[in-house]
Amino acid sequence: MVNARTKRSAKSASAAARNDDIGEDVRLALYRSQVEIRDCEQRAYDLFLQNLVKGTSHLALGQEAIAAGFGVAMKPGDKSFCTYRGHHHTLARGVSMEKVLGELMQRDNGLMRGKGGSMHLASSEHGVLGSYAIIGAHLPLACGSALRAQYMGDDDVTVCFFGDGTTNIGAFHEALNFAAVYKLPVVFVCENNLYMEYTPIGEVTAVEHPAADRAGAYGLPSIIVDGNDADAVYRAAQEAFAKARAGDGPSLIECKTYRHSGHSRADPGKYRPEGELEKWKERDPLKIYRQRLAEFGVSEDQIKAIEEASKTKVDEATEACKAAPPTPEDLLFTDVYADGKWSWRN
Ligand SMILES: Cc1ncc(C[n+]2csc(CCOP(=O)(O)OP(=O)(O)O)c2C)c(N)n1
Ligand SMILES: [Mg+2]
Repeated sequence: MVNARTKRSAKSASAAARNDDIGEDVRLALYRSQVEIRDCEQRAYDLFLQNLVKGTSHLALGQEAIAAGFGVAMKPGDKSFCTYRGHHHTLARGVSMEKVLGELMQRDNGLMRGKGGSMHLASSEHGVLGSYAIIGAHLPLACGSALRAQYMGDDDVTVCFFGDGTTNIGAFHEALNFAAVYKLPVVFVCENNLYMEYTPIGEVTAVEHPAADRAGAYGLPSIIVDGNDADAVYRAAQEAFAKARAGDGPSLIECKTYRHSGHSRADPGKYRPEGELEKWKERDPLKIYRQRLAEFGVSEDQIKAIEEASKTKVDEATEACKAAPPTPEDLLFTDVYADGKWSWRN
């Protein structure tokens, strides 16, 4: 028997479907990507508590929709640059959980065979052109990547992710100006999570919107997106990519979001005002998207299948990493400048 409630939701689902500019396949991909990032980041934290993740790491719990929105919109061949907070961007480009977790655990099966660690994920095969721990360092590099595409006549787009704190660094402004002057096919994405390490961005910035309010200085439109809504991010990405591929130059997109954990694994985030985290958790990107799928008529079984598949993936990846050997010692002395002699200086 169909009750009034079911009737109402079926009606709104079909109305929503009629207005759908994104489509079910993309929506499922957006949810899958967000769930996988959440599970892998949560597992990274659990492994840290078990002392199986060495070195520091910076999680992106709460910021999944930005990586998923851009990751799903990017095509193979597009390039991406990210910061030390870059597990989510790397996973969103299709790098496996095993490669990411293996790297964090300093295992031979890791993306860099365990030699780089959490802050140095790169995979040219996936277009992931590195993670950079020096704030702002990668924005000029992203310009270089885009200049290469423009020069060669290739139609790939370069996406450069960075935080709100990065907008107060000189390299941000130099890169924006250069990209605008040369009309480069690059998309700058500011993940405004309201904090630098422990400092609220608002306390040290002359404008309210650290990226968007500076866009006009480079002749670019001011774009602010709800970074917890994967659809909004995906739409903004599509628009910026179309502009870049048409030869109409760069975009600067500010995505408003919030990180659920502290700055790094050692930070409990106690400097945040009481209730702030809870308020943002009500707008958890996964919660928003789960509800969105239901509104568009995706069944609870379909949603659960995505969630269960992700749990299986992360469990299998964890077991593979635990069983993998550590980074072989001789690898420590390959691909480094210093060989103990002076030859590299000549
Ligand atoms: C040039 C430089 N200055 C300072 C630091 C130390 N530092 C590491 S993370 C960070 C905060 C960056 O904040 P934001 O850009 O908002 O990124 P988020 O950590 O929020 O993702 C700072 C100042 C650094 N890595 N590089
Ligand atoms: Mg920040």
